[in-house]
Amino acid sequence: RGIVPENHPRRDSILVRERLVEAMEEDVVVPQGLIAQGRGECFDYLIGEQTRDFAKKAIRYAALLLVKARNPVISVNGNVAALVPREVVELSKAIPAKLEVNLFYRDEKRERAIAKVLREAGAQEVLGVGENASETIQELFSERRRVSKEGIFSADVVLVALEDGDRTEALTKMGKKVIAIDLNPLSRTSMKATVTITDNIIRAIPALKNEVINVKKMREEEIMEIVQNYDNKDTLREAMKYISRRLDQLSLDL
Ligand code: PTJ
Repeated sequence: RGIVPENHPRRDSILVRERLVEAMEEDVVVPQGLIAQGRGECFDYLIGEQTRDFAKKAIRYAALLLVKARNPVISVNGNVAALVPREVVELSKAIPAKLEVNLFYRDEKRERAIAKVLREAGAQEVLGVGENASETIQELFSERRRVSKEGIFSADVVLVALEDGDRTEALTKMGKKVIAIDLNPLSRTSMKATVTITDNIIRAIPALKNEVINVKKMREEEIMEIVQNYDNKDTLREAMKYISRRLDQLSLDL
């Protein structure tokens, strides 16, 4: 594919785009996934393309929920499979959690392509493909309603990324805890999730795996402190205020 100069200031970002375009050609990502990435990039600019304190706090609480869960499930869509296949499999093993393919633009060919990507990245079992998605989330009208019985349907904690607000809302209504990774703190997903990680999945998934390992070593008192002090509205407020302050500062620096 096109040569990206080694010293190009936006080289990393361009390479990520190339990865998504290639994944689209392999039926993993949908064209709409490229648009979603573009929106994400914009918000990543606003937070300075780093995992900020508000995201770190959310990641820690999310790690705790995942480790303490009875049946944690990581929901994988096209963009996740294209951007962080190995990292998401490593995270699932560290917890341990199940991996389930669940697509907005559902199509069995894509489901199989995504499951293949995950298996090649080291996954032993991938739920949600074809007949395995035998259960229905009644509250949902998109194709995301079809889920695996032993996966999302019976999960108590679900990790979602690059999501539409409807499913997050439906899952929380079913009594599940939803951890969302979404660069846009204003999205409906961000507002409706139990825990919102305002960060790029490329940074957030490896950071979450590290926190899972840390949380497992924590004493019960430390865990209780995190649980008692976490408030997702505060986290979202911090993200929004951070962006606003940063823009203020940048305007003064001109
Ligand atoms: O693979 P499918 O069929 O399930 O389709 C996946 C897409 C992403 C096309 C579908 O879920 C969709 O249309 O999503 P939205 O409604 O565009 O929402 C995507 C959200 O993810 C937006 O709020 C973006 O800001 C955010 N986002 C985009 N790229 C990243 C991101 N968040 C974290 N990391 C990213 N790299």
